[in-house]
Amino acid sequence: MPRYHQLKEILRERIRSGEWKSGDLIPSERELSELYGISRMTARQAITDLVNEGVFYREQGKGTFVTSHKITQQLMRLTGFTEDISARGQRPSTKVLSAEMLPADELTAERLRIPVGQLVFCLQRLRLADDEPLAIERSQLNFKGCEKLLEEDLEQNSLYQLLESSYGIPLMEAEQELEAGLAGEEDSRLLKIALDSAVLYTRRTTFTDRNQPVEYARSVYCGNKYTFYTHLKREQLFAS
Ligand code: 16G
Repeated sequence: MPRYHQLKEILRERIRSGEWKSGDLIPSERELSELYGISRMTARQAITDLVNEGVFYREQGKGTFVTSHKITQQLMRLTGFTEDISARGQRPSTKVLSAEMLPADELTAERLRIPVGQLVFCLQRLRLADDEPLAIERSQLNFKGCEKLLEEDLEQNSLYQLLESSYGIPLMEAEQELEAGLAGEEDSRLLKIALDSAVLYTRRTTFTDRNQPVEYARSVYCGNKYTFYTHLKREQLFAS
């Protein structure tokens, strides 16, 4: 394991154990390099990675701090809920609200490129981090044999992991839309937030190989507990 990876794990563990709390100033690159006998470059790389993952944030001239308990979903790599929450050092869990085969409505059919009315596997899950409700995910899946998912334990297993390791469906890429909104009655009750609280709606179509859509998911995230992170690069439009 590269040294900066090891340092990232050590730093994460200090948050996990409760030693560092949100808003705490973390040691400087120089202090970390002396403490762990590593180069400043290595310390910088580990800190930068954790800033990019939303675990820390930098304040100009003040230092690097532990982020408040917001969950960061980075919008660069295709990851699932279980991976995002575990990377944050928290414990993901799931409550299955419903799992059934239902006919695809028009929008779902369009996104999954199937005829309207074809049966798809519909899954509604409440997703929690350290037992705190974070999101409701309403997924619809279509692939040959998707009805077998009815027999899976989707409270204990990650859907992405099941698809990849048990069903041989590699997840290659996704398209995702985000939209601000207000929590309705059902969502606020499930997420344990006040009616009309700020929420984030996301819609994601996930593709397997040969550009074949497998999942269309509509989710609602608590607005005050989630941060979406993306890294933007300016194209060199004016090359000299
Ligand atoms: C993400 C995806 C969801 C997917 C889930 C898999 C969005 C909008 N949702 O939360 O489509 O089903 O990850 O997570 O980003 P899992 O592997 O933990 O079941």
